[in-house]
Amino acid sequence: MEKEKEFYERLESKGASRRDFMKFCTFLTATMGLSSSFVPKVAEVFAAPKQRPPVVWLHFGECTGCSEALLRSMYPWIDELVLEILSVEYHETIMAAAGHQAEENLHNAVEKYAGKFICVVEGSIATKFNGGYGKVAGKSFLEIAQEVIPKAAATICIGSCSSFGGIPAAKPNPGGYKGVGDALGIQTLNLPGCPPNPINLIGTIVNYLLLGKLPALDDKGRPVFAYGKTIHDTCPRRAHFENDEFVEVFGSEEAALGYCLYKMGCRGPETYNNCAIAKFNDGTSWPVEAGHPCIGCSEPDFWDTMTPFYEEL
Ligand code: FSX
Ligand code: SF4
Ligand code: F3S
Repeated sequence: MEKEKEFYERLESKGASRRDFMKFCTFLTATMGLSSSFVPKVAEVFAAPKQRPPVVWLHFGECTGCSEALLRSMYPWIDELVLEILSVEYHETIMAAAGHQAEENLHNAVEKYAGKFICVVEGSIATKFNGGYGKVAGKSFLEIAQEVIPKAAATICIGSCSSFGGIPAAKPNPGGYKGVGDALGIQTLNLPGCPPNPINLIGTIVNYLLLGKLPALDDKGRPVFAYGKTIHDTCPRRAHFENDEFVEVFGSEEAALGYCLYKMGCRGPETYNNCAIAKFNDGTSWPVEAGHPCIGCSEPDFWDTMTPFYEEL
């Protein structure tokens, strides 16, 4: 109880009321596909954590948009909430250490928590030329991944790059960039999207802490709760699609009326993600709601298979 009281006081000091927090937990529980009876249990995971699993967060070939998405764009206190339930031992974007000290931190965390830590990976891995297209501290991404990932209790690939190769793996891909699973020949849990929605990472971790296991995955390693349906299945413009009401020019009357973006190149019918439900930026909006076609950013090889963008395929 004391712990919980302190938690709510800390939250209050960050400008978030208990009500805001419960609203967030209700939203998270629904996103995870759990019934509302789980809301108090989900709240407890944050307010009275029983364990704080150590996390080693690796960065390979990417733009850091995935970390940015988590740290900036949701509820202003979400980053602190994540730090309440996780013990982030190594994260290149947010840690204070640099140079040799950072390297030492990584090495120490991996040894100390071997078999216990969650490895979150952002970015893809260069595999050609002995991994020469991507290095940190003189070691190739491939070497780092081979050293760290087999020691993790679970590996979560955040973003399309670590999941499937993403933009670094786009043709002609001279460095031989691959997703982590492909590069290492292992099965990873994948949260694709460029960037992915941070709520799906939080849902995955809360699922792990609450139920003691990772969520159910589809054949591409994606949690079914988030990637079980296509954008098209859940799109609020779907009725317009069925009625043959399409936008054909940006800025037109049809665009203002919120007609379907299929003829503007929308890849919603081929893209599995929960953007329409989870939305971005604290539930504010998402690409199609903002009038932009879905470009299929969470599908494997989207940069090659979904282009040219803005053209009906
Ligand atoms: Fe990739 Fe993430 Fe796109 Fe960027 O790190 S999924 S390029 S949003 O940042 O990996
Ligand atoms: Fe489907 Fe895209 Fe049209 Fe929505 S805007 S109904 S996702 S084609
Ligand atoms: Fe990406 Fe399409 Fe969602 S472009 S962010 S999967 S709407």
